Amino acid sequence: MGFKLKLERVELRLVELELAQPFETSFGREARRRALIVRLSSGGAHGYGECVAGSGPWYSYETTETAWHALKDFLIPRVLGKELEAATVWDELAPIRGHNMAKAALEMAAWDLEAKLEGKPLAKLLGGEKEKIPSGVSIGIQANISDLLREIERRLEEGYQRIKLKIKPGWDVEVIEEVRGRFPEVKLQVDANAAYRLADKEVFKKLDQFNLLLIEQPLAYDDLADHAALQRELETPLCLDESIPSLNAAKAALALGSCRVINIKPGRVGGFTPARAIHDHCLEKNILVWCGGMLETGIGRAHNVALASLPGFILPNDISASRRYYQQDLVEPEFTLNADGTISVPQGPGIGVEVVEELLERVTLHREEFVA
Ligand code: OSB
Ligand code: MG
Repeated sequence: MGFKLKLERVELRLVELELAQPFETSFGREARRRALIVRLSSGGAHGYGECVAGSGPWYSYETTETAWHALKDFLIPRVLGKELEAATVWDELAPIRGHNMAKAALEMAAWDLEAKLEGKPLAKLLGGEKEKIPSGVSIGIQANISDLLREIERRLEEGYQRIKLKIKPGWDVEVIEEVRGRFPEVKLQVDANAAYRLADKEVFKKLDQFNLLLIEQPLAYDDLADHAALQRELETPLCLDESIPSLNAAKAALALGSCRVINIKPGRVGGFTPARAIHDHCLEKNILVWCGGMLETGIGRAHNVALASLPGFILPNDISASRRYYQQDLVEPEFTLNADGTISVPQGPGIGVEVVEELLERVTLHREEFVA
Protein backbone atom coordinates (compact mmCIF):
# COMPACT_ATOMS: atom_id res chain seq x y z
CA MET A 1 0.00 0.00 0.00
CA GLY A 2 1.36 3.37 -1.00
CA PHE A 3 2.12 6.35 1.09
CA LYS A 4 -0.01 9.51 0.81
CA LEU A 5 1.93 12.58 -0.24
CA LYS A 6 0.60 16.09 -0.12
CA LEU A 7 1.93 17.78 -3.24
CA GLU A 8 2.79 21.17 -1.80
CA ARG A 9 5.03 22.72 -4.41
CA VAL A 10 6.15 22.14 -7.98
CA GLU A 11 9.16 23.73 -9.62
CA LEU A 12 9.60 23.60 -13.39
CA ARG A 13 12.90 24.32 -15.12
CA LEU A 14 13.96 24.39 -18.75
CA VAL A 15 17.59 23.30 -18.91
CA GLU A 16 20.07 22.93 -21.73
CA LEU A 17 23.24 20.83 -21.64
CA GLU A 18 25.89 20.32 -24.26
CA LEU A 19 26.19 16.70 -25.39
CA ALA A 20 29.61 15.06 -25.09
CA GLN A 21 29.34 14.53 -28.86
CA PRO A 22 26.62 15.47 -31.38
CA PHE A 23 24.00 12.75 -31.93
CA GLU A 24 22.56 12.16 -35.42
CA THR A 25 19.47 10.10 -36.24
CA SER A 26 17.28 9.81 -39.34
CA PHE A 27 15.36 12.88 -38.11
CA GLY A 28 18.28 15.19 -37.44
CA ARG A 29 21.42 16.12 -35.57
CA GLU A 30 21.58 17.43 -32.01
CA ALA A 31 24.61 18.96 -30.30
CA ARG A 32 22.74 20.08 -27.18
CA ARG A 33 19.92 18.56 -25.22
CA ARG A 34 17.05 20.57 -23.81
CA ALA A 35 14.94 19.06 -21.04
CA LEU A 36 12.34 20.09 -18.52
CA ILE A 37 13.14 19.20 -14.94
CA VAL A 38 10.23 18.90 -12.50
CA ARG A 39 10.78 19.10 -8.75
CA LEU A 40 7.87 18.09 -6.51
CA SER A 41 8.09 18.93 -2.82
CA SER A 42 6.32 17.51 0.21
CA GLY A 43 7.26 17.56 3.89
CA GLY A 44 10.75 18.91 3.18
CA ALA A 45 11.56 16.15 0.65
CA HIS A 46 12.01 16.66 -3.11
CA GLY A 47 11.15 14.29 -5.94
CA TYR A 48 12.61 14.86 -9.39
CA GLY A 49 11.31 14.09 -12.86
CA GLU A 50 12.66 14.75 -16.34
CA CYS A 51 10.58 15.46 -19.41
CA VAL A 52 12.13 13.83 -22.48
CA ALA A 53 10.43 16.04 -25.09
CA GLY A 54 12.93 17.55 -27.51
CA SER A 55 13.29 21.10 -28.77
CA GLY A 56 11.31 20.23 -31.95
CA PRO A 57 8.51 17.79 -32.91
CA TRP A 58 10.72 15.19 -34.63
CA TYR A 59 10.70 12.06 -32.50
CA SER A 60 7.26 12.98 -31.14
CA TYR A 61 4.82 15.86 -31.53
CA GLU A 62 5.74 17.03 -28.02
CA THR A 63 8.37 19.73 -27.50
CA THR A 64 9.72 21.36 -24.35
CA GLU A 65 7.32 24.26 -25.07
CA THR A 66 4.19 22.10 -25.46
CA ALA A 67 5.17 20.18 -22.33
CA TRP A 68 5.57 23.39 -20.35
CA HIS A 69 2.10 24.49 -21.48
CA ALA A 70 0.52 21.09 -20.69
CA LEU A 71 2.18 20.97 -17.26
CA LYS A 72 1.44 24.55 -16.25
CA ASP A 73 -2.12 24.86 -17.54
CA PHE A 74 -3.51 21.33 -17.24
CA LEU A 75 -1.40 18.75 -15.43
CA ILE A 76 0.02 20.54 -12.39
CA PRO A 77 -3.43 22.01 -11.47
CA ARG A 78 -4.81 18.45 -11.34
CA VAL A 79 -2.42 17.34 -8.59
CA LEU A 80 -1.20 20.45 -6.74
CA GLY A 81 -2.35 20.55 -3.11
CA LYS A 82 -3.84 17.04 -3.30
CA GLU A 83 -3.00 14.08 -1.11
CA LEU A 84 -2.08 11.25 -3.45
CA GLU A 85 -0.12 8.05 -3.69
CA ALA A 86 2.39 7.86 -6.51
CA ALA A 87 0.47 4.92 -8.00
CA THR A 88 -2.67 7.06 -8.39
CA VAL A 89 -1.06 10.16 -9.96
CA TRP A 90 -1.47 8.59 -13.41
CA ASP A 91 -5.24 8.33 -12.89
CA GLU A 92 -5.39 12.05 -12.09
CA LEU A 93 -3.51 12.91 -15.29
CA ALA A 94 -5.10 10.36 -17.63
CA PRO A 95 -8.18 12.49 -18.56
CA ILE A 96 -5.81 14.89 -20.37
CA ARG A 97 -5.35 13.42 -23.82
CA GLY A 98 -1.81 12.78 -25.09
CA HIS A 99 1.15 14.82 -23.78
CA ASN A 100 2.70 11.68 -22.34
CA MET A 101 6.15 13.19 -21.96
CA ALA A 102 4.75 16.06 -19.89
CA LYS A 103 2.70 13.62 -17.78
CA ALA A 104 5.66 11.29 -17.27
CA ALA A 105 7.87 14.03 -15.83
CA LEU A 106 5.31 14.81 -13.14
CA GLU A 107 4.32 11.19 -12.49
CA MET A 108 7.89 9.98 -12.11
CA ALA A 109 8.73 12.88 -9.77
CA ALA A 110 5.87 11.67 -7.54
CA TRP A 111 7.38 8.15 -7.44
CA ASP A 112 10.80 9.53 -6.50
CA LEU A 113 9.20 11.65 -3.78
CA GLU A 114 7.20 8.75 -2.35
CA ALA A 115 10.26 6.48 -2.35
CA LYS A 116 12.25 9.17 -0.49
CA LEU A 117 9.50 9.71 2.08
CA GLU A 118 9.39 5.94 2.65
CA GLY A 119 13.19 5.70 2.73
CA LYS A 120 13.21 3.07 -0.05
CA PRO A 121 15.05 2.83 -3.34
CA LEU A 122 12.77 3.79 -6.25
CA ALA A 123 13.62 0.46 -7.95
CA LYS A 124 12.25 -1.45 -4.95
CA LEU A 125 9.10 0.67 -4.78
CA LEU A 126 8.44 -0.19 -8.44
CA GLY A 127 8.94 -3.92 -7.83
CA GLY A 128 12.45 -4.10 -9.31
CA GLU A 129 14.62 -7.07 -8.43
CA LYS A 130 17.88 -6.67 -10.31
CA GLU A 131 20.89 -5.00 -8.67
CA LYS A 132 22.67 -4.48 -12.00
CA ILE A 133 21.21 -3.95 -15.44
CA PRO A 134 22.80 -4.81 -18.80
CA SER A 135 24.02 -1.77 -20.68
CA GLY A 136 24.14 -1.10 -24.41
CA VAL A 137 25.08 2.01 -26.33
CA SER A 138 23.27 3.82 -29.15
CA ILE A 139 25.61 5.18 -31.83
CA GLY A 140 24.44 7.96 -34.13
CA ILE A 141 24.96 8.31 -37.87
CA GLN A 142 28.60 9.20 -38.57
CA ALA A 143 30.34 11.13 -41.36
CA ASN A 144 31.78 7.91 -42.83
CA ILE A 145 32.21 4.21 -42.15
CA SER A 146 35.74 4.45 -40.78
CA ASP A 147 34.59 6.95 -38.12
CA LEU A 148 31.78 4.56 -37.25
CA LEU A 149 34.10 1.54 -36.94
CA ARG A 150 36.39 3.56 -34.65
CA GLU A 151 33.46 4.64 -32.49
CA ILE A 152 32.19 1.05 -32.17
CA GLU A 153 35.67 -0.14 -31.21
CA ARG A 154 35.89 2.52 -28.52
CA ARG A 155 32.51 1.59 -27.04
CA LEU A 156 33.34 -2.12 -27.05
CA GLU A 157 36.61 -1.36 -25.26
CA GLU A 158 34.63 0.57 -22.66
CA GLY A 159 32.69 -2.66 -22.12
CA TYR A 160 29.17 -2.12 -23.52
CA GLN A 161 27.30 -5.39 -24.01
CA ARG A 162 25.68 -4.44 -27.31
CA ILE A 163 25.81 -1.82 -30.00
CA LYS A 164 22.79 -0.08 -31.55
CA LEU A 165 23.36 1.75 -34.81
CA LYS A 166 21.12 4.46 -36.20
CA ILE A 167 20.23 3.88 -39.86
CA LYS A 168 18.51 5.91 -42.57
CA PRO A 169 18.13 5.53 -46.34
CA GLY A 170 21.67 5.68 -47.75
CA TRP A 171 23.24 4.65 -44.40
CA ASP A 172 22.03 1.10 -43.98
CA VAL A 173 22.87 -2.19 -45.74
CA GLU A 174 26.41 -1.30 -46.83
CA VAL A 175 27.23 0.10 -43.41
CA ILE A 176 25.88 -2.89 -41.49
CA GLU A 177 27.67 -5.29 -43.84
CA GLU A 178 31.00 -3.60 -43.06
CA VAL A 179 30.31 -3.54 -39.33
CA ARG A 180 29.29 -7.20 -39.29
CA GLY A 181 32.39 -8.15 -41.27
CA ARG A 182 34.59 -6.38 -38.74
CA PHE A 183 32.69 -7.44 -35.58
CA PRO A 184 31.13 -10.83 -36.39
CA GLU A 185 30.24 -11.74 -32.78
CA VAL A 186 29.01 -8.47 -31.36
CA LYS A 187 25.40 -8.11 -30.22
CA LEU A 188 24.15 -5.64 -32.80
CA GLN A 189 20.82 -3.96 -33.52
CA VAL A 190 19.63 -1.03 -35.66
CA ASP A 191 17.14 1.82 -35.23
CA ALA A 192 15.59 3.64 -38.22
CA ASN A 193 13.41 6.09 -36.28
CA ALA A 194 10.59 5.61 -38.81
CA ALA A 195 12.63 6.60 -41.87
CA TYR A 196 11.34 3.88 -44.26
CA ARG A 197 8.12 2.73 -45.96
CA LEU A 198 6.92 -0.80 -46.65
CA ALA A 199 8.01 -0.31 -50.27
CA ASP A 200 11.60 -0.32 -48.93
CA LYS A 201 11.27 -3.89 -47.67
CA GLU A 202 14.23 -5.10 -49.76
CA VAL A 203 16.49 -3.10 -47.44
CA PHE A 204 15.17 -5.08 -44.46
CA LYS A 205 15.41 -8.41 -46.26
CA LYS A 206 19.09 -7.66 -46.75
CA LEU A 207 19.53 -6.58 -43.11
CA ASP A 208 17.85 -9.87 -42.17
CA GLN A 209 21.11 -11.69 -43.09
CA PHE A 210 23.28 -9.97 -40.50
CA ASN A 211 22.13 -11.75 -37.36
CA LEU A 212 20.80 -8.57 -35.75
CA LEU A 213 19.17 -8.79 -32.30
CA LEU A 214 16.34 -6.66 -33.62
CA ILE A 215 15.35 -3.89 -36.04
CA GLU A 216 13.83 -0.90 -34.22
CA GLN A 217 11.01 1.24 -35.63
CA PRO A 218 11.63 0.82 -39.36
CA LEU A 219 8.31 2.33 -40.55
CA ALA A 220 6.01 5.25 -39.71
CA TYR A 221 5.17 5.92 -36.07
CA ASP A 222 1.45 5.28 -36.57
CA ASP A 223 1.65 2.35 -38.98
CA LEU A 224 1.03 -0.90 -37.08
CA ALA A 225 -0.43 -2.63 -40.16
CA ASP A 226 2.63 -2.24 -42.35
CA HIS A 227 4.95 -3.20 -39.48
CA ALA A 228 2.95 -6.44 -39.24
CA ALA A 229 3.30 -7.01 -42.99
CA LEU A 230 7.06 -6.42 -42.77
CA GLN A 231 7.48 -8.64 -39.71
CA ARG A 232 5.83 -11.54 -41.59
CA GLU A 233 8.62 -11.38 -44.18
CA LEU A 234 11.56 -11.24 -41.75
CA GLU A 235 13.37 -13.60 -39.41
CA THR A 236 14.79 -10.73 -37.36
CA PRO A 237 12.41 -9.46 -34.66
CA LEU A 238 11.01 -5.99 -35.21
CA CYS A 239 11.01 -3.79 -32.11
CA LEU A 240 8.67 -0.83 -31.79
CA ASP A 241 9.57 2.45 -30.08
CA GLU A 242 7.68 5.50 -31.45
CA SER A 243 4.65 3.28 -32.31
CA ILE A 244 4.02 2.37 -28.65
CA PRO A 245 2.80 5.43 -26.71
CA SER A 246 0.43 3.43 -24.49
CA LEU A 247 -0.68 0.03 -23.19
CA ASN A 248 -3.45 -0.01 -25.79
CA ALA A 249 -0.94 0.52 -28.59
CA ALA A 250 1.19 -2.33 -27.16
CA LYS A 251 -1.84 -4.62 -27.09
CA ALA A 252 -2.73 -3.73 -30.69
CA ALA A 253 0.85 -4.24 -31.89
CA LEU A 254 1.09 -7.67 -30.29
CA ALA A 255 -2.38 -8.71 -31.48
CA LEU A 256 -1.50 -7.69 -35.05
CA GLY A 257 2.00 -9.17 -34.99
CA SER A 258 3.59 -5.78 -35.67
CA CYS A 259 6.65 -6.59 -33.56
CA ARG A 260 8.25 -9.27 -31.38
CA VAL A 261 10.03 -6.91 -28.99
CA ILE A 262 9.01 -3.63 -27.33
CA ASN A 263 11.32 -0.83 -26.27
CA ILE A 264 9.73 0.73 -23.17
CA LYS A 265 10.63 4.34 -22.42
CA PRO A 266 8.74 5.60 -19.37
CA GLY A 267 8.98 9.15 -20.71
CA ARG A 268 7.26 8.17 -23.96
CA VAL A 269 4.36 6.25 -22.39
CA GLY A 270 3.41 8.73 -19.64
CA GLY A 271 5.31 7.46 -16.61
CA PHE A 272 5.88 4.40 -14.46
CA THR A 273 2.25 3.30 -14.13
CA PRO A 274 1.75 2.82 -17.89
CA ALA A 275 5.35 1.57 -18.30
CA ARG A 276 4.74 -1.17 -15.73
CA ALA A 277 1.40 -2.05 -17.34
CA ILE A 278 3.14 -2.54 -20.71
CA HIS A 279 5.91 -4.55 -19.02
CA ASP A 280 3.33 -6.80 -17.32
CA HIS A 281 1.37 -7.30 -20.53
CA CYS A 282 4.55 -8.23 -22.43
CA LEU A 283 5.66 -10.66 -19.69
CA GLU A 284 2.27 -12.35 -19.92
CA LYS A 285 2.63 -12.65 -23.69
CA ASN A 286 6.26 -13.83 -23.54
CA ILE A 287 7.49 -10.70 -25.28
CA LEU A 288 10.97 -9.45 -24.39
CA VAL A 289 11.30 -5.80 -23.38
CA TRP A 290 14.19 -3.44 -22.78
CA CYS A 291 14.43 0.16 -21.64
CA GLY A 292 15.19 2.78 -24.28
CA GLY A 293 16.71 6.19 -23.67
CA MET A 294 16.25 9.77 -24.82
CA LEU A 295 19.73 11.15 -24.01
CA GLU A 296 18.43 11.96 -20.54
CA THR A 297 20.43 13.75 -17.89
CA GLY A 298 21.26 11.67 -14.81
CA ILE A 299 17.79 12.42 -13.41
CA GLY A 300 15.92 10.72 -16.24
CA ARG A 301 18.59 8.03 -16.44
CA ALA A 302 18.09 7.20 -12.74
CA HIS A 303 14.38 6.68 -13.47
CA ASN A 304 15.21 4.43 -16.44
CA VAL A 305 17.65 2.39 -14.34
CA ALA A 306 14.98 1.85 -11.67
CA LEU A 307 12.45 0.69 -14.27
CA ALA A 308 14.96 -1.60 -15.98
CA SER A 309 15.44 -3.47 -12.68
CA LEU A 310 12.01 -5.09 -13.23
CA PRO A 311 12.12 -8.79 -14.22
CA GLY A 312 10.92 -8.49 -17.85
CA PHE A 313 13.77 -6.18 -18.89
CA ILE A 314 15.98 -8.89 -20.38
CA LEU A 315 17.68 -7.35 -23.42
CA PRO A 316 20.50 -4.78 -22.99
CA ASN A 317 19.09 -1.31 -22.39
CA ASP A 318 19.91 2.05 -24.00
CA ILE A 319 21.14 3.17 -20.60
CA SER A 320 24.80 4.10 -20.88
CA ALA A 321 27.26 5.77 -18.50
CA SER A 322 26.90 9.51 -17.80
CA ARG A 323 30.11 10.27 -19.75
CA ARG A 324 28.66 8.87 -22.96
CA TYR A 325 26.15 11.74 -22.84
CA TYR A 326 27.59 14.67 -20.89
CA GLN A 327 30.92 16.10 -19.75
CA GLN A 328 29.37 16.59 -16.34
CA ASP A 329 26.07 14.97 -15.40
CA LEU A 330 23.33 16.64 -13.34
CA VAL A 331 23.65 13.98 -10.62
CA GLU A 332 26.24 12.65 -8.19
CA PRO A 333 27.58 10.06 -8.20
CA GLU A 334 27.43 9.91 -11.98
CA PHE A 335 26.46 6.62 -13.65
CA THR A 336 29.44 4.46 -14.61
CA LEU A 337 29.80 1.19 -16.47
CA ASN A 338 30.86 -1.84 -14.42
CA ALA A 339 33.55 -4.18 -15.79
CA ASP A 340 30.84 -6.69 -16.77
CA GLY A 341 29.01 -4.12 -18.96
CA THR A 342 26.27 -3.43 -16.44
CA ILE A 343 25.08 -0.36 -14.56
CA SER A 344 24.40 -0.71 -10.84
CA VAL A 345 20.95 0.16 -9.54
CA PRO A 346 21.38 2.86 -6.85
CA GLN A 347 20.48 1.61 -3.37
CA GLY A 348 19.76 4.95 -1.63
CA PRO A 349 16.24 6.36 -1.13
CA GLY A 350 14.34 7.45 -4.26
CA ILE A 351 16.41 7.79 -7.42
CA GLY A 352 19.43 7.21 -5.17
CA VAL A 353 21.59 9.94 -6.68
CA GLU A 354 21.85 13.61 -5.66
CA VAL A 355 21.07 16.49 -8.01
CA VAL A 356 24.07 18.84 -8.37
CA GLU A 357 22.20 22.05 -7.50
CA GLU A 358 24.96 24.41 -8.56
CA LEU A 359 25.16 22.82 -12.03
CA LEU A 360 21.36 22.67 -12.33
CA GLU A 361 21.27 26.41 -11.60
CA ARG A 362 23.97 27.08 -14.21
CA VAL A 363 22.17 25.21 -17.03
CA THR A 364 18.69 26.61 -16.28
CA LEU A 365 17.23 28.84 -19.02
CA HIS A 366 13.85 29.39 -17.42
CA ARG A 367 12.19 28.56 -14.10
CA GLU A 368 8.71 28.80 -12.59
CA GLU A 369 7.21 27.70 -9.29
CA PHE A 370 3.68 26.61 -8.42
CA VAL A 371 2.56 26.56 -4.79
CA ALA A 372 -0.59 24.96 -3.37
O1 OSB B 1 14.98 6.32 -30.96
O2 OSB B 1 15.86 5.41 -29.28
C1 OSB B 1 15.67 6.42 -29.95
C2 OSB B 1 17.73 9.34 -28.57
C3 OSB B 1 16.86 10.38 -28.78
C4 OSB B 1 15.65 10.14 -29.39
C5 OSB B 1 15.31 8.84 -29.79
C6 OSB B 1 16.18 7.78 -29.57
C7 OSB B 1 17.42 8.05 -28.98
C8 OSB B 1 18.45 7.04 -28.76
C9 OSB B 1 19.44 7.30 -27.64
O3 OSB B 1 18.60 6.05 -29.46
C10 OSB B 1 19.40 6.27 -26.58
C11 OSB B 1 20.10 6.74 -25.32
O4 OSB B 1 19.58 7.63 -24.60
O5 OSB B 1 21.16 6.18 -25.02
MG1 MG C 1 14.34 4.29 -31.04
